[in-house]
Amino acid sequence: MTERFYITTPIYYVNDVPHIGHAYTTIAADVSARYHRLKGEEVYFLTGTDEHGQKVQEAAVKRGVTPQQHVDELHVRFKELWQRFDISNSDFIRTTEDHHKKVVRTILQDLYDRGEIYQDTYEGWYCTPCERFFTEKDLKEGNCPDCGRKVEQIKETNYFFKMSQHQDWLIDHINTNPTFVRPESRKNEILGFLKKPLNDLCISRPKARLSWGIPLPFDDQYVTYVWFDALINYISIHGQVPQIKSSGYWPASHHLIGKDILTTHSVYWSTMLKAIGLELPKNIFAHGWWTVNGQKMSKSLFNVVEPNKLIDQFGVDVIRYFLLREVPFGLDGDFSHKALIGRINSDLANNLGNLLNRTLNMIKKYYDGVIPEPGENGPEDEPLKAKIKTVTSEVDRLFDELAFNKILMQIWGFLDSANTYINDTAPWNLAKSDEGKKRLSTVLYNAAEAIRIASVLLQPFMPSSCDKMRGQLGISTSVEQDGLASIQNWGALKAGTQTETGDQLFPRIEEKEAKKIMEEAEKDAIGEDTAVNVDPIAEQVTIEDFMKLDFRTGVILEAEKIKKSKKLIKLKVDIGIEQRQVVAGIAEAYEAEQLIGRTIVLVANLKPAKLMGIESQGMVLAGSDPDKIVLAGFDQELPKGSRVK
Ligand code: ME8
Repeated sequence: MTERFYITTPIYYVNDVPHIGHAYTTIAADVSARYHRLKGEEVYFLTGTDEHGQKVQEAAVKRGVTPQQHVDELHVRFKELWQRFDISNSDFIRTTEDHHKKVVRTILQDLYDRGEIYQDTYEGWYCTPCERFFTEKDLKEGNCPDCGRKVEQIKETNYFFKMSQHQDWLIDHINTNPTFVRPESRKNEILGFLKKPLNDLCISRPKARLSWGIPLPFDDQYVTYVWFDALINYISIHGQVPQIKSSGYWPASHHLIGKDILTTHSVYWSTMLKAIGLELPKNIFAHGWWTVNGQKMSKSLFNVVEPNKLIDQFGVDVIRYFLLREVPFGLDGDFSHKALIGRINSDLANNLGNLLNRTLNMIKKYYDGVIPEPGENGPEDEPLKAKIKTVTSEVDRLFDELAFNKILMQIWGFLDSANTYINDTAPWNLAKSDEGKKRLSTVLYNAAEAIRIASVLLQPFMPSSCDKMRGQLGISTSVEQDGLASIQNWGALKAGTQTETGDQLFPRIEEKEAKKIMEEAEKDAIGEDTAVNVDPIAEQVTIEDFMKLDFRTGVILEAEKIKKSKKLIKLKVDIGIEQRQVVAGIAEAYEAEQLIGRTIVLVANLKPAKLMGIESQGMVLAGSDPDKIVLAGFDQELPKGSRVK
């Protein structure tokens, strides 16, 4: 039977704006998937979005849409980015899909029936942003050990999965399967974690607190804890448990994740699988963390490394290459334009680009662009041919280890050899004599063949550039059609093929341009292009002056666009003590329907005024810049009519 290869990425929180961190994991999985396809394996590559939980519910309420509408709109950002990045995923799972929900509920019912899940009253600490429970000793200086934010003490009846009983065999499994958790440092981290007693896992949330989740099949007053739901995505894509077992795609070959979610994967997921009666994945690989110019990726830095912007500026394949070449998979890395430009110039332009351009140019010059039939052999040929044999076997071994940067170093070692081969044989000299020409055809044939071979090995990393390289060499078949087998023997490139010297695939970024790019990135990093055109600060007022203004929270009950106006919307706002009619200039930024149910801040003691003949009894607070208007709001609920100071 054909070998099966199943690789996954985390399913990303649908609320997140995809950034290079998400792209990193997804590109790594894609490169692996593509390589295994070239080997002729049947590959399943899964990515998707994690769509339940408190954060989604809160964000939807804030936007005044239902959670379902919210996730339907937002998940597209990931799908679109993956398309731009040439990601070849087999499927894109969303945890709000029916088939997934059914599998989660079947598994829950089965575990409950078998006594693996029980009800209990929990008293302890809860971190709302992380949606996780902690014991007193888990806390770090009284705060959430994961995000460092404040935790709340709660007492709640919930359902628990008997995770604690799995501790001993799990430690044993990790020790006896050295490639189960990788890299080694992460394996040790998890073994360290397992030295402390393992608690049972709370897998429910009362509906009174959170309704956006999969209802527990045995108690409809609760929804499923978002991680218990999300992890099941890796199997639910293949159906219910019996189908998963016979799908040939379980156990997964690799779960690729970032180091932030190592515990949930190696502990929660492993114990869940054991209880479900499924094998553990063959490998969980937790890669390192990207920072930007030495800083944590944040909203303010986002404009520097927005993936779409990077693609527009440098091209898809350059980013794919850079992310996997720059940092050993498993270690932390730092993104900077300087490093990116360095790689483009040294690796892509000077090495690969140069090999391609000079080979094609010489074939054009000496053979009218037609790949010549090899002539006389020479002493330089064999080392080049021998090199590719060791490189291909090393690459194969390194793919098992997911050592992407080492794989690229191997391939670049081969490109170096091909460039050295050209330098040593000096075709420009051979072209000068009839005797030399007998050898010239061999040298240029071999150089072109080296590029063909590189186009196969590099295709998983840079799919569209490799297609273009092959197009320039006049090869009509794709790498996918030819497969890895096509590089087993030297000499598959057909002599007589017409080549094409098209665009330069990897142009150098000259110093002047590089300087400009880096200056712009620096400006972006300090937020110049997101800062408002700042008005000078208004004249000082005393606190007494300020307190004369009465700001109140209000909930929008009704909203209606004023017909003859582009900007105005008529609102009915409930400020607790009374209801107000307010005319607000926000129609260009918000649809009327989107506003209903939103909490806003109203200047409640402003003298009524008429706008387009309609009385406005107050003013809604909003921030603006030349391009947008954003309503002021709160990050937590407040009763209507609360005073805002
Ligand atoms: O954790 N550097 O989703 P998430 C490197 N929904 N990788 C990064 C990164 C960075 N700075 N930032 C994010 C979740 N990542 C859950 C997963 S799985 C059943 C549920 C990548 O949107 C990395 O792969 O927070 C990390 O593990 C993942 O995005 C977290 O994505």
